[in-house]
Amino acid sequence: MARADELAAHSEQPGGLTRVSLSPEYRAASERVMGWMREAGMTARLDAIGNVAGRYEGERAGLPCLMLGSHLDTVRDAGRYDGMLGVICAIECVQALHSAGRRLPFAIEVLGFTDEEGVRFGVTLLGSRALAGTLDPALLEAKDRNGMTMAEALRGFGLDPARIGTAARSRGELLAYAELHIEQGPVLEAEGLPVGVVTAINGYTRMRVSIEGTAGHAGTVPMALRRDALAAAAECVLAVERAAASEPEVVATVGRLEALPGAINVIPGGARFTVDVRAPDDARRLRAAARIEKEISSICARRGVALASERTQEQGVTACSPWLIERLARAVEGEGLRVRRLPSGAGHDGMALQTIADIGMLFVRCANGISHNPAEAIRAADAAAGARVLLRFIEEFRPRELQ
Ligand code: HGY
Ligand code: MN
Ligand code: MN
Repeated sequence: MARADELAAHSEQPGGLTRVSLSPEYRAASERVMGWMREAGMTARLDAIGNVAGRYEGERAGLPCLMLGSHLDTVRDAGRYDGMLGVICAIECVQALHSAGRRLPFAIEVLGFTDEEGVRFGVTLLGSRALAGTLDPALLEAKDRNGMTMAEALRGFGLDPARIGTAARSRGELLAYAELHIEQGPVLEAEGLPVGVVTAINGYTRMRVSIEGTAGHAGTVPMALRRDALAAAAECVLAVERAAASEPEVVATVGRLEALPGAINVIPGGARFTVDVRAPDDARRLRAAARIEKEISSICARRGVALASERTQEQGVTACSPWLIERLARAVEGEGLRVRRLPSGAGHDGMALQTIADIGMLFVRCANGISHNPAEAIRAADAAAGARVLLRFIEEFRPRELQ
């Protein structure tokens, strides 16, 4: 708990937590995490995209690894456990093995991923996709809100964008990937459970929409002659909400909305907003996304404003592997806890890692299911339960072919 508090202090936001990738705050948090890893008997380094990579050797050097971890970047005005708890608990588990002088028939790696949230450059899972070798090099030209490209941010961080490819790991190096994460939803709390085993990670579609109307004097242009981009966007936001409500278990969010030029006495000539659509079923998600695009385009046509809408990211449902679900369930039972399997509404790095390893996830209860909010909170007892289950999972883990 103290370590989560310590990492929360590395923030660009006075009085709150915002830590985007490749920032000075991210550097400070990375250094601290590498220190904890070394104390726990691991080697620790930054890889070519800025992931923190810790390694605890097995019975002999160079064995394939069970990879653990989570992300070290945060959303804006974030909670202090989303991501960080998984990295801290994994380090605690290795610390326990190291203190007992234990070596296992496989290595353990703990990854603190950079840019899982996609806050800085608008695209998620950058660190885990670089590790999986699936990062599109064109993203090096993606710009942050100050117009700095990822390539420039990497150079500013002391990394060489040309070496991004060296972050990639091959399938043979990983026996599995297992991530502990707060649930970020209300199920475990509603059922009085400290931990849960994740069955699948919901898919998502992300869009960027911009509307062009006509800027004008707020005092002189009659209502009937206006092409108000923000009024059109406001109608679109409600259409997004309606489209999601029309499909079971689909959720859709407009998280950012900007009026341009943004002056009190200027009719907005421009409006930009984002759309995030999620569902446990890809067909339903794609139906809802198509309906949103159709409604937005008819609203803009009726209002005579120009529309540009693009899908910036599409990720199907990611299933956790049954054998890892079973192993995690057995570890939960081994700790005397009831097993609860549940899907994840939130996205996670396992969505990227599934291309090179089977994935499993363990959820820890969080207060009122609140997350992406400074009120995010967990009980120390639940963090301890999660860490104990993870340690039991690690100690009982054997590579699949050795079953
Ligand atoms: O957006 C998500 O689902 C995750 O928090 N990156
Ligand atoms: Mn998050
Ligand atoms: Mn997260």
